[in-house]
Amino acid sequence: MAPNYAETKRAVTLPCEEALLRGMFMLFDENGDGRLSKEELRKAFKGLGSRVPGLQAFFALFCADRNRDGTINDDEFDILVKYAIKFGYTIK
Ligand SMILES: [Ca+2]
Ligand SMILES: [Ca+2]
Repeated sequence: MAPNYAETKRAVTLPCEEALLRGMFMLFDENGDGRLSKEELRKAFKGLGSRVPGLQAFFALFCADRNRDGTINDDEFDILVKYAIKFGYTIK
């Protein structure tokens, strides 16, 4: 049976992409508190090329802000990154 290259490629590139996106989001933590506020998220999505960064930030918070404190913190970053990838945001 021929190896499934598409499957192999996805397994190799995705964790790398997640780490890059996570690092990218951290760059937008302007006040350095280790969390992303809605405004910081908006700038991050703008930086990623979103045409509706405000709306995108709203939905990202809705999906990823599990403890409902209005910011993305710690393990919520993992949800945010998966959300961003699902919507096709990548590091070009
Ligand atoms: Ca912050
Ligand atoms: Ca939170």
